[in-house]
Amino acid sequence: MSTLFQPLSLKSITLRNRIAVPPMCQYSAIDGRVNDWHVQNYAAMARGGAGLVIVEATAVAPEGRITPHCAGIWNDELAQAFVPTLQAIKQHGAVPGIQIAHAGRKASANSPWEGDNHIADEASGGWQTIAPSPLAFGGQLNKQPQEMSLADIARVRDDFVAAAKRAREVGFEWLELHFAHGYLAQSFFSEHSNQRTDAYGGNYQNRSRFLRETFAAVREVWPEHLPLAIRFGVLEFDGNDEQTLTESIDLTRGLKEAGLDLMNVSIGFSTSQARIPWAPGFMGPIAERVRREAGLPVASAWGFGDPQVAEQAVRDNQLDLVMVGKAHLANPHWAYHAARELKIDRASWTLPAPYAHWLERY
Ligand code: FNR
Ligand code: 531
Repeated sequence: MSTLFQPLSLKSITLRNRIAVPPMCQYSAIDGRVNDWHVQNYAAMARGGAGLVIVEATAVAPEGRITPHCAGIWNDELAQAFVPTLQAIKQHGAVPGIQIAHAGRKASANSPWEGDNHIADEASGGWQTIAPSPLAFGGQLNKQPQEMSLADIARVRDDFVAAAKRAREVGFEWLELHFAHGYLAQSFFSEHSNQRTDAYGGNYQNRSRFLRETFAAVREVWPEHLPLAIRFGVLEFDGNDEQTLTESIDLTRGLKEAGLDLMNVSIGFSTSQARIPWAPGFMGPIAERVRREAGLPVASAWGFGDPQVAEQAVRDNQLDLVMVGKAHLANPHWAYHAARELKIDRASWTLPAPYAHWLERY
């Protein structure tokens, strides 16, 4: 019996399998508003059989978008625009999730196919970015952010809270806070990007303060019976991984006590100098260590697109939930094909009858 196709229950939610579509920016929103592209994109992957579909990084404030084409949920009208998408996900039997985010010093950029670089100036559609410290990320993201005041920090925390309320009001059932990939929250935690000398910088407690305060504030408004997760870079592959991992696991334990239901173990991407050992399933052992030492369910991504690799990661108790990203862009019916490859019995297929009826015969 495959473990990838066993259900997963977390709080009042049950996923039909261990396959999740991780958030993947579509760079297709207009002034933050999602549209039919998003419905088609997410409906197809839900129809293909994934258990959980997490809508892309959605900005909690306009300046928190990575690009001008990113989704937003900074007002009720933008939140309502997600309804067709989340209804389509539910109609196909998957659970609708959303990731809320603030891009910090990585904001105000062109989309990947437009250069993946900072937009030159406001006349070209860019904006002033904000961050813990006035330190540019570097490389193509070379614009210096404005150092956040204590008022800015409180405002962005409140923006996350307001976004969480809107997500719940329109019907999302899984919430992930984007605390990874060098964006605002991760940039408070990393010494690469946070050189503050006040209560939000310096030692580990101070560098994790924004994450802990924001998580606690969101937990208060996100319904207790629905899963609340964070995606967090537990290491940087920058030569200092043991310290970063130790701090990250300690932070995870603290957040679990504060109500964290699942940790989506990722990479910090706080420095362009990272030496990432890309390989199929390479994050599995790292996620397993977090799962074991922090004692809570974990997910992870980065190279689990082969069904056998995904199956083994669950079977080896490395992951409770496997995030399969680019392979879902290549084939929205990835879960169906994984079921065929893993020889899952027909009863576990979830393709709609108009498709499945013929596929099981020929
Ligand atoms: C991503 N990724 C990503 N991660 C995240 O936390 N929020 C996001 O919105 C996005 N957006 C995004 C867009 C695109 C086009 C790609 C390719 C990736 C990272 C993604 O969720 C996943 O972690 C990686 O793609 C690695 O998984 P795979 O692709 O190896 O299965
Ligand atoms: C990170 C990424 C790095 C290397 C290969 C693929 C993806 N993602 C992060 C995404 C945006 C797109 C690039 C987010 O977390 C929003």
